[in-house]
Amino acid sequence: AKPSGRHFHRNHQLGAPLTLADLEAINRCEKFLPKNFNFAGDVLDQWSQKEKTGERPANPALWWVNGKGDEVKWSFGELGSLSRKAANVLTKPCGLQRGDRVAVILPRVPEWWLINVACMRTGLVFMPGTTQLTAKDILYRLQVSKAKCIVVSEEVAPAVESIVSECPNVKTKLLVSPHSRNGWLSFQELFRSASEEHHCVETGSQEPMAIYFTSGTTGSPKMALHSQSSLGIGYTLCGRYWLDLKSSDIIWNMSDTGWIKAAIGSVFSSWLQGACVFVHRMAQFDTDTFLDTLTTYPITTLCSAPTVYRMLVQKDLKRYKFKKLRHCLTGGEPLNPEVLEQWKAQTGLELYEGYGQTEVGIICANQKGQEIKPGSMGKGVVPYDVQIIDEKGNILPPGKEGEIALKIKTTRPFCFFSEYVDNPEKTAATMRGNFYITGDRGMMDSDGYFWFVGRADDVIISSGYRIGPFEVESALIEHPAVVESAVVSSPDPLRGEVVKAFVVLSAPFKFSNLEKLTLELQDHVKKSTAPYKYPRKVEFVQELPKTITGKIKRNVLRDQEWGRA
Ligand code: BCO
Repeated sequence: AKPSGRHFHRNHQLGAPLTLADLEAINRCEKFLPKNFNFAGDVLDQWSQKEKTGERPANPALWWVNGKGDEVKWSFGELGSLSRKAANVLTKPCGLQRGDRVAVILPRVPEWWLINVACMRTGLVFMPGTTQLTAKDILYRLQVSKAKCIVVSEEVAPAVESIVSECPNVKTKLLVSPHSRNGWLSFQELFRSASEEHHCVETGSQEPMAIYFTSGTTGSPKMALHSQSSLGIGYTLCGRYWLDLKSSDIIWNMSDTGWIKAAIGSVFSSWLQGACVFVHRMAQFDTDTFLDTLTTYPITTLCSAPTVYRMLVQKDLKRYKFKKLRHCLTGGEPLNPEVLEQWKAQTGLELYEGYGQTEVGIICANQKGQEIKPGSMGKGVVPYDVQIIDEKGNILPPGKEGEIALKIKTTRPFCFFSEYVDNPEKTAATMRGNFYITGDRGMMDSDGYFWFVGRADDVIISSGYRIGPFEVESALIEHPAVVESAVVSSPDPLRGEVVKAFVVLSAPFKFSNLEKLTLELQDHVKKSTAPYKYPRKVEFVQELPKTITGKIKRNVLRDQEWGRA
């Protein structure tokens, strides 16, 4: 039997450092997963050594700019010493211990990378979140995760202060800001006096490393747990074959720090290959800044959501001369073949789409060297066995539509998430027969290429965000104008699909100015939950379609939106 990485443990051979070739072989399941693995010690510190011996080009490991003239460039050596200092901040004044959970809600600032690596060095469980989270979202995350520490920037601090008294497990509030704030420990201040001496813990390969919150059809977001190896080794081949990275490359992955795409593109895949991670602070996305950045900096590799490419192809791209760009990637939502063609016609570059999820990472991709079929998301990636299955868990033949699934029995791939924390029912609900079901529908053609069809459930995929309708409906119902609502996806030329709310109004609001009320409801949702979830379309209706038992039939409204019979 092939090593699964899960059941066969072995220590590094005689303590010899793991090589990139070892990690690739483990990722292919040709070698056993080591008993212990730590990304900081086993990967980053190795690159730091290679820098010293000249085996890696003199390229920064992290190159950060903010568009206002500020710039940070760290080699792997500097990343090593600075993250050791950050590790000492977390364990000493913050008093955190291996296994403790740390919520980190930071914009794209260099400290996000430092704290991420510091968590690896100390065995703390990193829980990233987008700065769009509201006080209510943060409260929920802190309560269910029982996080011991929260790390935020200045703009998020007031939201935390408004709810933290309801979070008894939070012992430390750490602020990343040049200014101090009452009730908060200052990361910058503690960092200045922290020692560079730190001994990286020997984490087990299957030990928890990170928790990502992910939205479903019902209920609040679930906590998807990833291990040291699922993130730390599981992206070795992705970095080499999808991102096509070498240590001389500079990758700009646009994703917000809160999403697993940031972990994939701006931490693990890139640093596994020794490449430079480029970051632009860009608080608000702007196409001009984006294009200027590509013409100014020697970025070789770009990864961004299809919505960004849809926005970019509306510009006259031939006017721009990108400095070094040679490889472009996209993922998070389906890419239209027209956008791929337009991007290629205007820039001469292909767009390599990848498909994946928070739970499982990248599972299909158009990899470098592979023929691209426009509209397809490529082939299943090693070590995943991707199949299309029916409702009984049977594999469907090419050309048949079904659910996109991953074979997990008898051998569960190690790069797979461990579980939904404290939620065995939800974890079990993702299994069908020998498979993990993604919740997405698709088909595979006779050449093994996968084609995305849509969600099997009510989750909305808009601008690369996965949005649970229940969360938006829960926000809407808090407004006195709303008796009930149904939230579904609606087609949109720019964002692929957007959130649409069908709203039944309460009697006092029936004769309101509906345009004004729409804006009010949108604003209300933006304040109640992360703004990216707000309904960009609102329709007021007398009643909602329901089943005989009174359950709202979202599928009827969704089909109506998409013009389906
Ligand atoms: O469009 P609007 O202006 O009406 O609304 C925007 C913001 O203005 C608004 N907003 C943000 N902060 C706010 C606020 N409103 C009030 N108060 C605040 N504090 O909310 C809306 C947010 O929408 P957005 O984020 O889509 O903004 P924008 O500027 O249109 O950005 C476009 C994109 C494409 C850059 C953005 O949508 C994006 O980054 N999308 C990609 C998401 C992504 O990375 N997904 C990957 C997830 S991981 C994954 O899929 C697994 C794959 C393996």
